Amino acid sequence: MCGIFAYLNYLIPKKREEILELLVNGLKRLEYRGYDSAGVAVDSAASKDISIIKKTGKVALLEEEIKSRSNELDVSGTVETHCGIAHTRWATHGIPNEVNSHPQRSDPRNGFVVVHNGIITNYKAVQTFLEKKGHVFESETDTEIIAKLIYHFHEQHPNYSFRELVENVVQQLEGAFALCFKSKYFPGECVATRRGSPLLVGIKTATRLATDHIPILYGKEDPPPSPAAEADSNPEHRPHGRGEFPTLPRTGSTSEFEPLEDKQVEYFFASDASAVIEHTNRVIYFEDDDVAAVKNGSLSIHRVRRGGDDPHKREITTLKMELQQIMKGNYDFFMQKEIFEQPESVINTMRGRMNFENGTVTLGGIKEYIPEIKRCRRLMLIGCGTSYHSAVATRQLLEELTELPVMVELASDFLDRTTPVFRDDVCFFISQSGETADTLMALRYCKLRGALIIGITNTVGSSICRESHCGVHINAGPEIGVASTKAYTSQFISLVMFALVMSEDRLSLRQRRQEIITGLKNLQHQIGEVLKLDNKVKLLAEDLYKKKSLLIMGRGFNFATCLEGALKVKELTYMHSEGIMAGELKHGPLALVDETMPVLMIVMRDPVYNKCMNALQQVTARSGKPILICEEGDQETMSYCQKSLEVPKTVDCLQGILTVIPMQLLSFHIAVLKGCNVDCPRNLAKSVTVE
Ligand code: G6Q
Ligand code: GLU
Repeated sequence: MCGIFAYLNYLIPKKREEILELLVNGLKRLEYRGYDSAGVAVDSAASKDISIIKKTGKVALLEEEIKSRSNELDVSGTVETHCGIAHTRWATHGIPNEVNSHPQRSDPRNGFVVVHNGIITNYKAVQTFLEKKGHVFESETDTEIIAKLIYHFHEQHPNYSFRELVENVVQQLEGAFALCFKSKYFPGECVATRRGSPLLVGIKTATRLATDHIPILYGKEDPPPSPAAEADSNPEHRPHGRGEFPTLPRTGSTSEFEPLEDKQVEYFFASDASAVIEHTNRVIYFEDDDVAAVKNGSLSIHRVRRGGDDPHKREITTLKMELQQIMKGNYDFFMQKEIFEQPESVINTMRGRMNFENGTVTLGGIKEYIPEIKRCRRLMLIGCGTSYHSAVATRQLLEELTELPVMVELASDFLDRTTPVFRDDVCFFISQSGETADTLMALRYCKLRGALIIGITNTVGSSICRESHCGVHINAGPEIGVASTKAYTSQFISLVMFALVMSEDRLSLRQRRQEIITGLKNLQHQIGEVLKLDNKVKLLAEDLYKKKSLLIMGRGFNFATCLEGALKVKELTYMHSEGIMAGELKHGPLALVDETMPVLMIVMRDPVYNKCMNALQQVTARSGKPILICEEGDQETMSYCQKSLEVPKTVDCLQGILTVIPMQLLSFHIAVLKGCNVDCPRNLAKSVTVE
């Protein structure tokens, strides 16, 4: 996830200084979305070229860099019509450094520059194709292929409009993206598009807009078949056998949006409204595959294909939000936003990896190591806090699908024990930040002993990423709330995908694998269903927030939810909470239970259902009044309790993803009711870089 911002002024004289300030401020508003490096591209003062300024680190550093180059940039000069694009990056491909920062460029003369939010999953194939055509790549990003591909099309079809070139480029892209382009060949123009990543445009005019919508202009016929994926290995099999990408028929569109009589206008393209609201409240949210082009001050929106239920226009909506509010989307807290982002973040974790049609799973980052992993003596999963819980959650499935011994370890304890580690061990280091000191120390310890090191992180370029032999990036997007939520569900899914990869050729597991793959496919929708419990969970929180303690019980695939739920309650609400393995109840914890002790039990219809029901009865026999988390419609189980939360049923090994969400919501609501600092709980920090 990252922030895109572009600003175009048409027939409105602006000092370069103002334009740069505007771009940098836009980035500052978006910085919460990603903040490892930033950059801008503007017209050069001295020539017709484009100047790119990039800097590793926060936007403030970019701002300083721009100031230090104010002479060269001729900041006091004025331009009447100009397009500037800007980006704050959250690296997915290539470490955060200047070369990898955006804007990415087509060639050393900066013919085309682009900013990108998202991931291009087929970038390797396109890169191979372009390299064969003589393009030389300078960065490690997936984004650079976009800048080079548009240049390639421009060289081949010099008469194509900017918008037509972009349309042809996106035909070849797979994955998720929002893009803004600028080109020295098309001064004063901007083209933007999206698929899977958000993008909007704010429109500012001196007088009221003459319209409340923009009609969509469609292409002439269906596009030729994609994709560039064929370009990679087999030269015979390059795009359409002619060694070239197919291009779309030209549309040469007619009617374009004329916003104003006097035509003076400003456009603000952005990843979200927080960067736009201070300039205008009139915005258009783009839909996937819209290509928006500004030329001669007019905005037009194009689609290559005519969609059946497409409204054939895009409404200009009026933002009703306050600036502060939008920084967290529509949410009051980052944690809340991150909980509600999970339908999207789980998809991002699976994107380009799960092929639901043919039931295959590809983890590009560890692909080459799979034969070695299959020969190993055991798997060790190592992490702290929530990351450790994701290991607990997936251990059973890993054992089942790999038939290897699986050890799950807290990094600090693992080191305290100077645990024996061998060359034929495979050690996973799970960490949202990729910087947790305990986990990093454990990684170095295992590496010294010759084990294969696999990083499972959410932060490209982090220490754990860099020091691992290979890894899986969970792609959950920046997690800002200290309490981890969406990273947990994405770590969970990453480990499940690993188990699927390890069992790909096992005939006896075919059916089991298929049910898991189907389960993963349905997750997005089911998480959406669980999130609808929010109000009900809030009511429960009202009953619980004055209590001193909360016991959370479960077993099997849902034990990890108990641990994770209790951790959330502790860190956010400062209330005592304990995750209890239901099988251990009679060995001690049952003594805690009486009519006043709040108890929450997770009882799903899985292989340990009967055992969970025993525990439930042990609790009710001691006058306990457990709150239940159970399967949707399970009246029989619900009849034992006064209060319950029903979650949709999925395959047993994925159920923990759906049962943990009510716990995230519960801890959140209790924290709000108690007046605790939700995003920054006392005594804690997001990235624990000390042992
Ligand atoms: C929990 C916390 C915390 C976190 C650990 C490990 O809500 O965020 O428990 O999971 O501190 O952090 P990393 O995952 O970044 O290594
Ligand atoms: N995949 C791109 C990169 O790594 C864009 C990442 C982003 O969304 O910031 O550069």
